[in-house]
Amino acid sequence: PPTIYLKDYTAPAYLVDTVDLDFVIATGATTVSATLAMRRNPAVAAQPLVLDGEELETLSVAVDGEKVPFSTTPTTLTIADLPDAFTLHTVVRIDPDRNTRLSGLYRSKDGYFTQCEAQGFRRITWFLDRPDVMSTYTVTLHADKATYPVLLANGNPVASGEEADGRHWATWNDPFRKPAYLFALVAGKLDGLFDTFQTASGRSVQLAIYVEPGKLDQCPHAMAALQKSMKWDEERFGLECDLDHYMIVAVGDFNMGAMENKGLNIFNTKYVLARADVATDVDFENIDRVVAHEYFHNWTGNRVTCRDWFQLSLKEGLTVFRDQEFGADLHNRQTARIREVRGLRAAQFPEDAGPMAHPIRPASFVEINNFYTSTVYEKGAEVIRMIQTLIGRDGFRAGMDEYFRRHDGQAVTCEDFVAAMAAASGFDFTQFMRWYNQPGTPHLAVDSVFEAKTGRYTLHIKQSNPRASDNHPYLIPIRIALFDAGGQIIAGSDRTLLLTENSQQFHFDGIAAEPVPSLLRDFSAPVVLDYAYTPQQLTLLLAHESDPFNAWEAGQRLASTLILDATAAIAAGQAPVWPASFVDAARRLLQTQAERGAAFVAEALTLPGESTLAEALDIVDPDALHAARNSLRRHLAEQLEGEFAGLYAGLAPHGAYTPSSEEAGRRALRNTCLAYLLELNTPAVRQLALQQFRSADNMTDQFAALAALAQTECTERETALAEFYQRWQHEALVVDKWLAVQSGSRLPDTLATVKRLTGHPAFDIGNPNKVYALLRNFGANLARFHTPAGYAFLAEQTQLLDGKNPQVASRLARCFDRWKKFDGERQKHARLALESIRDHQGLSRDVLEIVNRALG
Ligand code: DPP
Ligand code: ZN
Repeated sequence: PPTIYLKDYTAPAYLVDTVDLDFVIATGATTVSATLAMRRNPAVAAQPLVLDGEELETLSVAVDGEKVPFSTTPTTLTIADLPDAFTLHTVVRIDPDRNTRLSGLYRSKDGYFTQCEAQGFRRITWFLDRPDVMSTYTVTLHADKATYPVLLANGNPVASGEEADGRHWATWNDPFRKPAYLFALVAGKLDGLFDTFQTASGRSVQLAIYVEPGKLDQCPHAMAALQKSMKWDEERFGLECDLDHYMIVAVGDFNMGAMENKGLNIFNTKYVLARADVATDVDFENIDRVVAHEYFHNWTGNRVTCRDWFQLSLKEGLTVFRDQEFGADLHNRQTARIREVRGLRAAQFPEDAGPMAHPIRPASFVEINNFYTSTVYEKGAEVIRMIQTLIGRDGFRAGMDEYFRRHDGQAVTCEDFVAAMAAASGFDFTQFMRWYNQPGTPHLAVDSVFEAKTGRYTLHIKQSNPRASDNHPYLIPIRIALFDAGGQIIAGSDRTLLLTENSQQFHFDGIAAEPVPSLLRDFSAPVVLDYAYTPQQLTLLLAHESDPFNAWEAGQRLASTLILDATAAIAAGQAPVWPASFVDAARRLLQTQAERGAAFVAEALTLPGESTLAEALDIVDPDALHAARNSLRRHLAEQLEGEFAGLYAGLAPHGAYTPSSEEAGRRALRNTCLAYLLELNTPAVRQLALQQFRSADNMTDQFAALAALAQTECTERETALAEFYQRWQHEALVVDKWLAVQSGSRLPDTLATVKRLTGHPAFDIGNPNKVYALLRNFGANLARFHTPAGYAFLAEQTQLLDGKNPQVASRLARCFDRWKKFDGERQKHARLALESIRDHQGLSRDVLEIVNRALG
């Protein structure tokens, strides 16, 4: 398959002003008639019209009402000798009932749904399927009325009526010009929750959330989230909703999280449905953020869209940053930042160090769907955050205003965005653009020198990025503060250093005694920072740093060093040693939870994850790493049993469940205590966990008990798993949790369990959520996946899935990304597995790109 390059971008040869679509939906086939008002792009040399299409059965093609000669390939339709302006009329037949890719128009349980980003619209009709072609759309749907009572498309309802044979129709018009990837329609049997939002200027927006029948009581949280995000965007960015109707439709079969189609978002049910007994605190918070994310796209993505798909981070990095900020304001800013960085290190850093490393704005791709990555999204958001750090919150707001003043209604590039930020702030972003153009995580090596005589403290910072194409330096904002021995910030030392050279010194004068530097506060740049901290220095920062991120970071550094040392010891046949000072630091954390907040303490007591730790090793021995991390958990449990038990009792719920972030923090810490206690694996603790599992009035506590038990070999585990399935087998999203706790389990027979579950009625390889819960979650299970049998199993499943849904198969194939970090024997088997995928007959270009990169 061909590689597509950013440098080859050319403007479209034709433009489409208006699009009229007529869908006749029927079982077995849908007929799509398209009428496009087109004209030649005067800025581009005359050439034939080449339209995109995929799996379309072409029934007719006419220009200005006359049949014309045309030629087709499986993916193009070409017409030569066209006038400067004309009307193109095509009729195609498609088969949504057999569309297992879930791209384009497809069938799900309760009706028909669309997903057009990035290139799904071409699976619906012949079109110039690229984001810089923007048109206004009028859409008519015809379908059986009893089976599909709800007919929706983007924009505003225009007219509707009845037809013969119990059918009905509806016409929608979207007044906003939009690229085809934002097109959507729905025809289904759905229940709706309705409300309104009054905008700052007094307009009323009609809100609707549509879900499968019987699930309306799981919608109020998403509705509230939508209203909160609308308000927040007015207050923080002065952005008002421009629509009369804003609809969200939830569907159980969906490749991604959600999609921001103009006025008609389509969501994975996972990010809509919530009720205290079926959704956890984390689910509630994720729903807030995803609802906000898709709403925020209405400005950052829809009103101003991407010129081409290389610019994906223009809308995604910016919109993730916006949803992060919304989540931080709504919930708990401290722990929000900690979780963002934990996620970045677990997924984006490994991606940036592996075969799929790419800049947040890639220079080339084979399949764009492979670039909806944590680099484009989460590192992209970090890059936006750095822009705000460099020019301040007010400067950033002025830059956003300028961006919309310049580009509203346009399809633009990342340069356009940064230029608006530069114009509004006066800051020179020339050097900063490196963040958009280079793959890899920069590493900072920091040394310090203190001269007692002169009172001068010097930080010497070196930067490097071996993955980059050259060794030019990045512009990196580094927030720092210096702490004295008493744990106070030395006055005036709190500042943002701008690192612009490969090697640079920063001086601090008037320092009385050697300070403890707190570097990269609030994680001010997405880098790996090395400084030879002593355990005493880290303990001081953990106890006293007022920036919660860096306090947490100090604890993570302490734990990482201990676990990595123990990993080496275990691999050499020795027993790990755990210093008393670490236990003491953990004890102090538990004692200060009232002041520091339960949510923070829960984060601070959570050890770095295995995939994050693995990145620090040259050759990963997953068994030794796993044993080391578990050993530290057990050691903490033994040493702090009384504290954990006391806190567990002390944090008992004092009333019915409420989802407030305060209460969520208490639950998080209490459940962290329970999981530590379960490391002791005593009958009493197992009973305690089973009792919490059975008596909890909410999914957070019930699931936490189940998840902890799932890591422990005992009969209570089997009892809880059986009872959980029995109770929740009809709630698809809860069944996903049941699959995930089993595929993520550290028990030695996990692979056998996962294999068995692929044949369980709860599993369906055609449903992306099920694949993610059972198979991809297994691929993230470091100790259990990285075995010859684990590799062979996921290779087999990837091939099986590829025939149905290449996008999801390709995400599964990413589990192999880090295979070269393991020992020679494992590598041999991983290579065989990857080669077996590569050589599979008819492999999709999605999976081929991933596997070729992995083997390459
Ligand atoms: N554009 C979607 C989102 O990130 C993904 N398909 O919101
Ligand atoms: Zn997005």
